[in-house]
Amino acid sequence: MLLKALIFDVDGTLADTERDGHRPAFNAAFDEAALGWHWDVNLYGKLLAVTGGKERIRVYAQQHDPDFLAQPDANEIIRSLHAAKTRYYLAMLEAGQIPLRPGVAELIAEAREANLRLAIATTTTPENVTTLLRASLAPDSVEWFEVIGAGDIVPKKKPAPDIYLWVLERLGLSPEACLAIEDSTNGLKSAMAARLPTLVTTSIYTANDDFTGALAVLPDLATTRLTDISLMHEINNS
Ligand code: XBP
Ligand code: MG
Repeated sequence: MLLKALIFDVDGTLADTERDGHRPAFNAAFDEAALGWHWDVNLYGKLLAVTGGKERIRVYAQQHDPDFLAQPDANEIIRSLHAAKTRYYLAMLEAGQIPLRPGVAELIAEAREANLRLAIATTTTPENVTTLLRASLAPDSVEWFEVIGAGDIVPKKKPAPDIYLWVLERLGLSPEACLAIEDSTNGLKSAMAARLPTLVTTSIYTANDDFTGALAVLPDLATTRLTDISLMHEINNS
């Protein structure tokens, strides 16, 4: 079946957002709330096993500060901590501090030229996606993506297939007509559970992840063109 759409993950795939984007934004929110929590580079790498910012905060508290969760309004506090984190993160994006990864803008331009359809499937908050696209790709680039599946729109985040299934349904395409681009084991599992052929570009935290089942594993998209990706897709389908 011919390749009709590319579905991109965001964090780690479009941009290396985690170590120097999401992580300092979480820490700024923790400082603002005077919690005395700090997620260093190493600890954050471990916490990435948990997808979703609110979910990550909860698991950290379970492991390091159980009294925090014993508060009757713990859920509300997590929501407001996460809102503060999103505010800090958006400010970093708007300041242009988080560039796209090598080759990403070029591949998107080639895909548009070839009339491929574009979509996004991510666990991150919707505003984080649209702000990254506007600030780091092009001011009008949100409209280039026909479907943007993000955050709490589905009940189960990656590695569950829900977000990819949600995107496929809105595209009205079978998974065989699409190709997902991911950077992590959780993302690959999610895409594969939705039966999507998946290309992996490894990111700062995911170089040693297990990518069994990926069409290919590349360090980045710097030298990968749409013709290479179409060929990978064709060989996989034959
Ligand atoms: C990355 C994530 C996200 C971000 C934080 O997923 O797990 O949770 O770390 O985003 P993906 P929020 O690679 O699938 O985009 O704080 O907005 O949840
Ligand atoms: Mg990712």
